[in-house]
Amino acid sequence: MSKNEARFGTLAVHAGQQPDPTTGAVMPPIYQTSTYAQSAPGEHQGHEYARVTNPTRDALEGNLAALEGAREAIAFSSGVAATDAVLRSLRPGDHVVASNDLYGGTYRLMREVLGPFGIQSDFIDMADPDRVEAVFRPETKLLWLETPTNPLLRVVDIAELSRRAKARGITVAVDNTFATPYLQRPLELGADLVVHSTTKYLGGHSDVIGGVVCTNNESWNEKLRFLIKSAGAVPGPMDCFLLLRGTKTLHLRMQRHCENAGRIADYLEAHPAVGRVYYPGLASHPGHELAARQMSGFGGMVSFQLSDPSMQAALKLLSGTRVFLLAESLGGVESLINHPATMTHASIPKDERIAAGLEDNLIRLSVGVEDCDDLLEDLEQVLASPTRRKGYGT
Ligand code: P1T
Repeated sequence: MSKNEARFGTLAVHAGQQPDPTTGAVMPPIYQTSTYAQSAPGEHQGHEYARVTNPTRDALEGNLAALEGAREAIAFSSGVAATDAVLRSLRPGDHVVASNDLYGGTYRLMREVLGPFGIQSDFIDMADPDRVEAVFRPETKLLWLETPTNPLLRVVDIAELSRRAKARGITVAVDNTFATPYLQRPLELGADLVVHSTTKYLGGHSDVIGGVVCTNNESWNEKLRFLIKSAGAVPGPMDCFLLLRGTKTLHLRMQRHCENAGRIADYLEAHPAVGRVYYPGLASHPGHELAARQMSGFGGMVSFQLSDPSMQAALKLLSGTRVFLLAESLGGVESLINHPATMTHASIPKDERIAAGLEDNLIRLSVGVEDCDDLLEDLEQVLASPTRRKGYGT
């Protein structure tokens, strides 16, 4: 059996990596070099200049491609750099259809950075595939899906929307950051491109920023490799090394993230101070059945609103937790709490944000891998009487 036919956990640990041929080092070395010696112009051992290739990056790309079941993975210096590379394939007049619930930075990139270059984008609710299809125009070149969405955890039907988009020659890209390839494999469902912020679950330890695009399509592979060489959003070798260390435990961490998040969602749903809970694993979630079909677990992200509709009540709670750290980002081993309206999604104009259902009192949890009873006790103390942050252990 070749390593690429192995199961997920084995691929996570081994894919893309060989013991170093010169020393036997089990981990790929951090090739901290910007350039490579040539014996004559153009004669080299496979690498010329580190903006183009680096062996540590090659190992990471081999690993990520195997996890997504892709032929190719192109690693970038951040998730937004990976998104930007996909969007740069568009030309003035082209049109993108994206979800109206998505990472605020993706919205900002599409609207504020690419909009002035003539790229048009529509942000819509993706729950009904007929509604999505109604927005397609002859100029539509890209369908951008995020599922589950950030931060409302809506579930989008990748297979159905890919089928409809591809019938019109529209490229389908799925931001798989929230689900990870352990829980969801968009290429197998018909998507052309899978994008990740590897900063999140793939890295898993809140110590690196990175991104990746995975594809089976050779012309996209060539296009993206040309772009990264020409525009330069490459990850450094140390970052690639840290990401490779992270992916080795992805399957283990995701199991615990899912287990903890499921318990927390159940707890919040039963709590009298909580108004609404968003978690695809809850039977009450409108996308629950689709999530159960499309994913092999429901993930580690939970959002909720208090019964008290005021933003003040939410802000008070956000600064009262002791184990959950108030911070942007997600997907690390530590639990985080976030206020999308003023933090991760502040770049979306308020009227559009509210129309999309992202209200001022929404709270987002990135549930970590700590002992769940400690997380539940933390929520219990803060829901009982939101207080000022004291720090864990005080
Ligand atoms: O931060 P960066 O690695 O550039 O990734 C951007 C990005 C892309 N896609 C999704 C779904 C994301 O959630 C993000 C980044 N998100 C946060 C920082 C956040 O707290 O939601």
